Amino acid sequence: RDFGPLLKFKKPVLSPRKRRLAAALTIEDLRAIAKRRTPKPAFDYTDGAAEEELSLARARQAFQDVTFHPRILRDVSKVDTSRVVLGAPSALPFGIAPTGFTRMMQTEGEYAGASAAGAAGIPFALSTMGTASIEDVRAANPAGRNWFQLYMWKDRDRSMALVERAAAAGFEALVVTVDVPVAGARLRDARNGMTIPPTLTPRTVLNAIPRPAWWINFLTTEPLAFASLDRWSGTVAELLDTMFDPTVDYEDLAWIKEQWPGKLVVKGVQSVEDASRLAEMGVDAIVLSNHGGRQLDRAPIPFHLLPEVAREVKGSTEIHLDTGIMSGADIVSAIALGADFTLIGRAYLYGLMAGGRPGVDRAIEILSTQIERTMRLLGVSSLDQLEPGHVTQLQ
Ligand code: FMN
Repeated sequence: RDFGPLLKFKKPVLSPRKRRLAAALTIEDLRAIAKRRTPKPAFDYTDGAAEEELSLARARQAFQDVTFHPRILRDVSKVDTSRVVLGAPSALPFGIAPTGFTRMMQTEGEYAGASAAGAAGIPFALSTMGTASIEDVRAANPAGRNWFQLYMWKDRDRSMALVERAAAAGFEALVVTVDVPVAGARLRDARNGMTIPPTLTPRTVLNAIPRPAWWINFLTTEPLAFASLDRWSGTVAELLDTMFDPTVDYEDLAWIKEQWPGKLVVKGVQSVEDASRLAEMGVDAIVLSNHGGRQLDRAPIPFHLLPEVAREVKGSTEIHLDTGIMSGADIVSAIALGADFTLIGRAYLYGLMAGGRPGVDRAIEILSTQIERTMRLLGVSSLDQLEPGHVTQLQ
């Protein structure tokens, strides 16, 4: 028999992981896969926010409340999604936000994030609470753009030792996070009895049965630990309260600015007044952010703050924005209303939990495709053509 015609229609064979990831069309799809594959305490640590989780829910809703206003009859055969951010190009108008304890979500952790960012031509930010060292991240993303996120600890010498290592490893920007004077109340972590490092209890063992891949990775790769801290055992909240310094103020920031030779970014800005003050200080960028809803609940929504902040400081400092970004349309909306750049936290972590490095690649690809398509449908061929008139938002 001649099977030729049948074979011609045979689909290329994909590995189960590739098939799973290819079937995800949205970040929400990646989230659903992530939830199935990750033990509950680790998934909830990532997916959850503080208190009643209103800051996060409202930030996501704000993006969904957007109406776009397209222009017609424009040549959109080619679209340019690149942006100059902190003086250098990024292939897409977003970078990877700093996230702590990333290897707990999936053991490739920061290595997957940094190498995927490098391959996509976008910046990667490593957290002070990261689970890969500054030097290892550099090795994972040797030719790409790495930023280091700093928490000022009570022990200043220790903080500044990290800053020096970041400078020595060629990290180009220091992202100082200022919205954690104390830890937010992450109730899911408390209810799950989340500890660092995760401990094996009868409950965790039971939870492992349907998630063998996570556990095999966890038990067969390098032990999970904070790369920039000595060994720690205790709850997340205890750790944060021991380390973070509630006295940090504008003078400390001015001091850091003097010490750091590269670009300085301040993350966690939540008012027009602070945005203006930081612009006057001469910081290179501010990040409008409520920390993905993980700190103050009922916080201002960065996307709602954006138009007024843009009116006040656009051009004197770069405006970056995060919290709640789940699609390329969210990013396009933020750029239209005056953001120079955006950061994604959970969107990449859902990809990581869904499938390691290829999962992060898929998350970036989904967002990139959505950005391109939204731009075309809006009638713009470059990000610079986006303007406030393209977007109206309900408040
Ligand atoms: N921000 C920091 O500045 N330092 C951190 O160590 C840090 N850890 C985080 C850990 C997790 C699991 C998540 C989800 C966020 C973390 N963030 C941290 C906040 C992110 O940098 C970013 O502001 C936030 O995730 C943006 O919201 P999104 O997740 O909705 O994109």
